[in-house]
Amino acid sequence: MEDIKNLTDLRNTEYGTKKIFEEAEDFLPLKGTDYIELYVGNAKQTAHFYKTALGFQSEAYAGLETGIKDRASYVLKQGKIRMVLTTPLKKDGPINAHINTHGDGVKVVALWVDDAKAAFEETVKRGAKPYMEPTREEDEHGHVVRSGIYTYGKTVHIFVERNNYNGAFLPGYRKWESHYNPEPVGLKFVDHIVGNVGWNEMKEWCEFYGKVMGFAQIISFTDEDISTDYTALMSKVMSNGNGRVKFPINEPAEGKKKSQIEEYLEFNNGPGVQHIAVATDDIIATVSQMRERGVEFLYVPETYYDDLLQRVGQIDEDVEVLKKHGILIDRDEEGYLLQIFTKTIVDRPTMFFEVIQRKGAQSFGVGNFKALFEAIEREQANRGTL
Ligand code: TYF
Ligand code: FE
Repeated sequence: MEDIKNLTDLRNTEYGTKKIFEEAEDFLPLKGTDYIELYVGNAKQTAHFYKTALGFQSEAYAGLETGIKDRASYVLKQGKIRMVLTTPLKKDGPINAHINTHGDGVKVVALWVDDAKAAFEETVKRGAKPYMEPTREEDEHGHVVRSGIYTYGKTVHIFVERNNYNGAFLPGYRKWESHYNPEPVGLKFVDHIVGNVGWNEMKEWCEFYGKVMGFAQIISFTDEDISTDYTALMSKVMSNGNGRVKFPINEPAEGKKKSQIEEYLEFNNGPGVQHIAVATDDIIATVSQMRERGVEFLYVPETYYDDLLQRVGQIDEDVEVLKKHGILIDRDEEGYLLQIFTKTIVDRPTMFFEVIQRKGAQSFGVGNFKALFEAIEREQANRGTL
């Protein structure tokens, strides 16, 4: 099968449905990512990290003070990115079970729609497993409708219809006024969210996004493209019709030693979200800020920069500055991109962030995979998990 290398060239593919990219035929029109919810052991302290280190702003809160008895949730915002951090207040229950099994991590990737009932019906009709029946919630600021379906692992997609709502976040939440407001670091929107799935499960999940959600495959990498000495994986990128929602899916492949995906699956106890890529329009400023605020990024050896300009051609940035920060660069037929990866941001070697700046390129940095995966292998070696 021939892969599509850019979004302007989207067409029917192996996992897609015919003509889904004509707006009128799209049975699941998505307006973008609405929010990402993590279940964590201590949401108050995690929220502090998201503000201090990552530049998120206090947006909304729900908990004992708002009449919610069993959990506390903090909503943080930067640009269009909304993160929700939820912790349980009592023993037992599904949130505790999720944290016990997976550690702190992503439970919900919520998608913004005009019609949450239709999104539920169209996807369930095509085989999605229901998580939440269409539910109307309202308060003095209007109403929302939400519905949800399961995806890989214990992760879910919630469809959020909020055209008739102007409150802080959702009914049940109140505005979070804080006296502590560190500056944003320039993160603008969610570029893509990557899932790790089990051995030989990539096909199943690409088919899920194709058939159940109407996505199409835009890019794929085999282990031959990207295997280094040790780590080995395969990856396919699924995109919705307007390209606003892109979900790469990784599965482990057999290598000389343990794949980074296998390490994730072991510590997460199954499939789940591996990384959230957030876009900036000034990666040098964003990364400088994040480093100053204590965020740790993967180390890239200086030799990566030796033949950089031969590989990617002329770029606007000063190579010395990129080198100082360990920012990676890759070019495709449409332009180039700059990207950098944090170390895992939780204690288990599971979840991390990517910061990405696109200057035309719509690909995912395949030219950087070797350097990137070798950097991940060094971390695995430090952990003794390689
Ligand atoms: O999202 C991507 O495809 C890139 C590269 O374990 C990548 O960010 C792929 C697999 C992986 C880490 C990064
Ligand atoms: Fe990525």
